[in-house]
Amino acid sequence: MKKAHLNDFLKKPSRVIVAIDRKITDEIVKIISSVSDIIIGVKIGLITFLENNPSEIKHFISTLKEKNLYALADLKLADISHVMIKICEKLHTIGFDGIIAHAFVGRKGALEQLVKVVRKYSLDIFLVIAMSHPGAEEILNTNFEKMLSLTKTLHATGAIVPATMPYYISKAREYLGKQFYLLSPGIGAQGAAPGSALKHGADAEIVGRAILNSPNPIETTRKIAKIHMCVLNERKKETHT
Ligand code: 3DU
Repeated sequence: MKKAHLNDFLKKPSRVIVAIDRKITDEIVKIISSVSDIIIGVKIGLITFLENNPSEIKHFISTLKEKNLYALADLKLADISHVMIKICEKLHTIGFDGIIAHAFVGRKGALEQLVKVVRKYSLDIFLVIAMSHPGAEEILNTNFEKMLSLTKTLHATGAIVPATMPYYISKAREYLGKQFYLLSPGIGAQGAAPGSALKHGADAEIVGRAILNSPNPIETTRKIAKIHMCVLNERKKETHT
């Protein structure tokens, strides 16, 4: 399957990545297909890997490709390089375009080797450099600066930064510039407003329950997409003034 890259999708009218943390059912396929013109793609988490077998996920990804959608694997890899590389190879075979790994595992014996394999397969890699839940401030986020710097020196595709703590988004954008992509979870169910991460400089917003648990997921996605269009227009105006 041909690999896509996140930057191929940034011309879309909105910047939603739908987080799927559940079994992929016909209903999910229907929802995603119906909003394919306004979303970037989907992020698939561990729950889905436990609920669907790899061939079902592979089939879902081929459906995504037909609809020109991006497929991101969120297994938040955090292990020695040997193990992460094996998982990465499987994810590549299943057809994912990008993967997510934790930055905290560090460079030597972990991310340095993983990044080489990611390049070989032309995958995107996003590093988690701060998380969105309150407890993230206890340990993980106190190392934000180091993980931010690692994102740059490893030439990762970008980073995952929390919409619930937007100062991390702004700081990451300031430090990384426009060459790195910032994806932001925490919208909706975790409290951040749709569009708020984009306003702080994120490239895309990851939205799960606010869409898939809503009474009308298609309508909810459209509403979020509209907000994104407004924020993106504002951003455009600001750069032209
Ligand atoms: O809260 P939601 O249902 O919109 O889902 C958010 C998704 O983003 C979910 O898949 C979760 O694993 C991921 N994520 C965070 O929520 C927070 C992080 O710091 C990193 C990833």
